[in-house]
Amino acid sequence: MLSKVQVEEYNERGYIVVPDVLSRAEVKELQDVTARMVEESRHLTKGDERFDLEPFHSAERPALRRIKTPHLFDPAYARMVRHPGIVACLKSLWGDNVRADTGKLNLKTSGAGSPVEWHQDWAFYPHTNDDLAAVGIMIDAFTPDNGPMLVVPGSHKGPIYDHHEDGYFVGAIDVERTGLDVSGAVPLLAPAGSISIHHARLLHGSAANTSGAERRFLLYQYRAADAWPLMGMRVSFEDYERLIVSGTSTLTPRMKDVPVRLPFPARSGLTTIYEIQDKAKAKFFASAKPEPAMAR
Ligand SMILES: O=C(O)CCC(=O)C(=O)O
Repeated sequence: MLSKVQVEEYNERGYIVVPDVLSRAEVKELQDVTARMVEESRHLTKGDERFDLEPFHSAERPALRRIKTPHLFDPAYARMVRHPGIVACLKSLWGDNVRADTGKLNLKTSGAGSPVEWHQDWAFYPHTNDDLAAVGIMIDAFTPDNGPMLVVPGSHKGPIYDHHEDGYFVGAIDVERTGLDVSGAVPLLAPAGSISIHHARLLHGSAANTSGAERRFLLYQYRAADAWPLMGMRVSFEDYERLIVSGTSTLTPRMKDVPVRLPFPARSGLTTIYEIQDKAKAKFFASAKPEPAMAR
C-alpha cells in the first residue's frame, strides 16, 4: 500500500514511482516470457492480434513495439493484473472498489524503439469520473537514455489537449500548434521490478531508446469501480464485472465535472497507440532505427 505522503504526492503530481513491488523471480519470469514472445514474432511480416511490429522488424532482428493484451496470452502477465502489491497501491488511492481495464506491453528495443508522442490517456477513454490510472511495471531498469516515460508533473489538473489533426483523432498532441509547454517534464527512472502509477489525465510520452539495453514496460489500466466508460464497454457486462480486482461493482456511476472530448472520428483498422499516432503529421520525438552494426 501507499503511505499518506505517497498518496499526497500522487494527488499533487499525478504520478508516483514505487520501487520493489515485484520480486526478482517475478521480474525474471516476465523478462523470459517477453523474450519468448519476441522470438515467436521472428517470422511475421506484419502485425497480428498479439504483436505490433517495429517498422524495422525482420527475421534477422525481430523487434516488437507492443504486445497487445498480454494478459490474454500468458499466465505470467495475467497474474500481474491482480498482483497484491499493485492492488494495494490502487486501494490507497481510491478506496476498496477497483476495476481493471485492459493492458499492453510496450517494448523499446536497444538502439531504437519507437517513441510515444505526448498525449493524455483520458483522450482515448474518458469515464464518468477521473479516478483512473495506468500502472507501468518496469520489466527492465528505466534509465535516462533507454526511452523512459516522461511526465509533466501536475498536468493532470489542467486541460485536456487537442488530440485531433485534420479532423481525425490521432492520439497525439501537436506540441507546437497547441503551445504545449513540456519543459518541466521529468523521466521516470527506477530499477526493474518498480512500478509507476500515472493519472489518466497526466501528460506523458517517451523518446526512442538510444541505449544498448532493452526497455520493456508492462502497462495495465485501472479505474475506481464507479467510473464507467463513456465510450462503452469493450467486453460483455459479465466480463466487465469480472474485471473487479478489489471490492464490489456498482450500477450507479459517480459523475464528476471533467473535461471530455471524444476520440471521434477514428480511422478504422488502427488498434495500438503507435498505429494511431503514426497518422499524425506533427512529431515531437525523433524516431531511431538500429545501426546495421547492431543487427543480431
Ligand atoms: O511506453 C511508454 O513510454 C509510454 C506508454 C504510453 O503512454 C501508452 O502506451 O499509452
